[in-house]
Amino acid sequence: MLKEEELDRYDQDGYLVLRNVIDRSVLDPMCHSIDGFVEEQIMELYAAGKISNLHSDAPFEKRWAMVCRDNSLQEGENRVVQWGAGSGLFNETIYNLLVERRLTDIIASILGPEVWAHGDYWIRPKVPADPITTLAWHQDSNYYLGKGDSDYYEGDMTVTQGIVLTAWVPLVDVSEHNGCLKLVRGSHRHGSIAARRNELKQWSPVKKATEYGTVINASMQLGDVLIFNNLTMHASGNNNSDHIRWNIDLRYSPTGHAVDWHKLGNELDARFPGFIARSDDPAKVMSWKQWQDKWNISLTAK
Ligand SMILES: O=C(O)CCC(=O)C(=O)O
Repeated sequence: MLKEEELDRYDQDGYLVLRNVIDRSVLDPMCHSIDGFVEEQIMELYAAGKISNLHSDAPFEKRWAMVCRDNSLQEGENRVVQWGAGSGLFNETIYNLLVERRLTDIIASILGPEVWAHGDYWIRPKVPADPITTLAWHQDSNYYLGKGDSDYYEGDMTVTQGIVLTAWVPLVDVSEHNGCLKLVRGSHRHGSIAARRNELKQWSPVKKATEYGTVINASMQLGDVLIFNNLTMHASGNNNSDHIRWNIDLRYSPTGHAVDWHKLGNELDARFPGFIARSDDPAKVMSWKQWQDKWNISLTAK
């Protein structure tokens, strides 16, 4: 659980970088499964004639970037920038991270003892020098409040920070150089702020991010976790290194809390099935097998 001074810092800043939370015994099998998934994607691109070099000898940190470079002329802006369960990147190693006890205890310190893990988690290979893997400044609220009919949102001071909490987990060491997450310290205290969609249809504040606080770069190492809430303004810049900035981001809410992600409303749980990942009553926590069954039903319905 979080200590009092960590909770105070979280209330003040709207985020926390916590060191050495996730053990390698959880992260390594997950990275291995992502590596296997990348292999499948590469074989599909190869079979479709979109690439001619498999880059089989390249390491996890570089291989997908080399393939993206070869494939960019074919796929252009349609290249994949993130994978989730709906893309087929779904397995027990991801479940093991979502229910990891130190992580869910941290989430419970903020959200309360019963925690819901949403099914919309994302694995993001931010490849070097590729603007389509960057994200403008935004508050996640913009994507969780059912906004979507217009390109302008006037803001709402009554929106709380308790809708969705993100656990952003690096799968390599991250810094400003390879495109770690940037956050505006204390921005959550401004409520849900006026925003408009940019040319890429991404929500972004009307005013400059620096009007809401100081920008920080969340440099982190493997095993660390970044926690922030749906009102904390954040952005994802360019990767200026020679390797991929891998991460996975997980989303949690208090159980039974309605969220309206991309206007899916009640359909969210049918399309992206979530589950109780922590409870003081262990019988309420869904097993891997039960979550897998829920996803299989969802995928068959699609
Ligand atoms: O990881 C990134 O590059 C962007 C992540 C993000 O914006 C988010 O998790 O809301």
